[in-house]
Amino acid sequence: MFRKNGAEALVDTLIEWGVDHVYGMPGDSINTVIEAFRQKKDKIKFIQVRHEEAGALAAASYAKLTGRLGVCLAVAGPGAIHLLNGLYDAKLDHAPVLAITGQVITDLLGLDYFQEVNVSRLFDDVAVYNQMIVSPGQIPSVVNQAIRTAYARKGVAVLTIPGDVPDIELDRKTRYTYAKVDSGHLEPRTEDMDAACEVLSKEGKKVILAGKGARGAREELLAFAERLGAPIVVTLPGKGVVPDKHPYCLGGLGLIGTRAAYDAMQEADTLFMVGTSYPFTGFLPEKAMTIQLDTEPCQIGKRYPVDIGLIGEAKHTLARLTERIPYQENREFLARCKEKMDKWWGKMEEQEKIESSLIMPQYVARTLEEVAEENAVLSCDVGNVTVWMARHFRVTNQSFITSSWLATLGCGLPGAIAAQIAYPERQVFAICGDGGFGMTMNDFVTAIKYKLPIITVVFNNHKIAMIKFEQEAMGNIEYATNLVNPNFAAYAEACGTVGFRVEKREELLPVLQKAVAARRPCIVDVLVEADEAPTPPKITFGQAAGFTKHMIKEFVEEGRFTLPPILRV
Ligand SMILES: Cc1ncc(C[n+]2csc(CCOP(=O)(O)OP(=O)(O)O)c2C)c(N)n1
Ligand SMILES: [Mg+2]
Repeated sequence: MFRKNGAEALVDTLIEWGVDHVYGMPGDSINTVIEAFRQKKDKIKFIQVRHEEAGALAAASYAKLTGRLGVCLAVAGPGAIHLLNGLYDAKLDHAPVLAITGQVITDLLGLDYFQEVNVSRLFDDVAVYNQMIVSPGQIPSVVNQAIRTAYARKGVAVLTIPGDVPDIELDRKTRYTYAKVDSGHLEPRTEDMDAACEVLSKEGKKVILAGKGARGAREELLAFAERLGAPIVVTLPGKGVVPDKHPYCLGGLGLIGTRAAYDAMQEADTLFMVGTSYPFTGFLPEKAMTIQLDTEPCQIGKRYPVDIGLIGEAKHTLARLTERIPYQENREFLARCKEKMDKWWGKMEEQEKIESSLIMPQYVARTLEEVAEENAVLSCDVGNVTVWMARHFRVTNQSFITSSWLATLGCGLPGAIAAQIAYPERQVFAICGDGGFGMTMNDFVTAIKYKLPIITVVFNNHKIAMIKFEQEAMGNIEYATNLVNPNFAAYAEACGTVGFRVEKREELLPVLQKAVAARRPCIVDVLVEADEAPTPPKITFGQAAGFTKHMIKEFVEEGRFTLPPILRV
């Protein structure tokens, strides 16, 4: 009778959970596992990445986008270590991911053998579940438990498998367990709902702060806001929960946010937070009656004093609240917020129109709007580029993902790879700074290899520009921020596909149109202005003082005097 070995049991269990692809790089300690994937390649695809970090970032992005488990695989030692950054991205953004790594064979464990790294200890902090598999008999049940835990605790499960275990056959007594995770239907307690309704029924200046936990509840959120007469501010991970140009939407908050959102928070007497544990609490009201709705009890009141906590799902809970609260007649606050937002959009449009010798980054984000389809996926890297996209790309129905809480450079391209695998029919953009793209650009060939028609747009300012502004805001002189780049369009061509280099404003739209029509992986390398500052919605005294100090230092030490754009507004 045919009996499975450990590797086959592992792959079968993944298939049972509906996993249809994994990201990884083959090698010695996992070769038997790779052979099991080869045998089942019709059911589960092995996406061979060029760097395990890109694989882990892709797995994390897949989970963020779809809510389904992302899976990555690496050899013992160096491969496992490479996964770490992507796994932290998953941890910090609460995305369910399973990482499988090899290990030296069981007889050699603990002997400092070739490539032996204490993988369990390495992943101790990142993982919600972290097990070494020492017998193939553990495989079905432990893999089930790992996946169930990753889903239930929205985090990273790690399985470490010594190189000999995948080869060993399972005996007949192997335990087979439940390959599913059940989630209950979360509803807030009646007394908390009553208390929330009482507060929300009073007249006042109410503001809603919506995070990514409000995804999938657009209709309910808008109906709730309408009833309350309350504007909606969105966090960065929540970008897209409502359309950016919706009359109730005040855009983002914080340094990358809008003035209208900033002012609304200053004035609010009631704050309703949904699906967010917003970290920059200095931008929240100093004193407001606060209600927080979240599925996780441990998020309630974590960073900010909350008066009423509601443990429940956004969609259902918002609908129930809307039914119970009266329509707020006084719309004066909402109207004022909207007026400010209209002003803000006017200012953004002005910035998008500025002509300069190099292309303005704001204009690139704006022009992307014109070619992005309604259901496109925008995988955005980290840096000033995030600010340009957050402010100048008006999302309608597109999906927006980034490394929100880890904010790791290099997330843009892997996120786009995952998006195109998840949604082969949708248009997918990787939107990166030159610094971010440089960190994972070796995996551009992965998009070519798997025929993923990703449009990569590089905001190329030959600089890690966000850091330049951080240095200057601290009163320092810019240092170690310039980048020497290849011509990214030529790089795309050297990889065997199409690339476009854009140096003039008028070329941008036609090139982007060509790029999206190409339906093959491509890079649009756009030379953008490096000195363009992502001006905060409100400049604080500290920031102004920092820039003044920077100007004096620069003048005294380097004989230059330049007025930073941040002070020009
Ligand atoms: C892995 C990692 N290293 C360093 C940083 C710090 N960091 C944040 S933004 C940034 C600059 C990004 O530069 P680029 O991608 O060129 O975007 P730009 O700001 O120029 O638009 C750096 C170095 C980080 N977030 N992640
Ligand atoms: Mg840059």
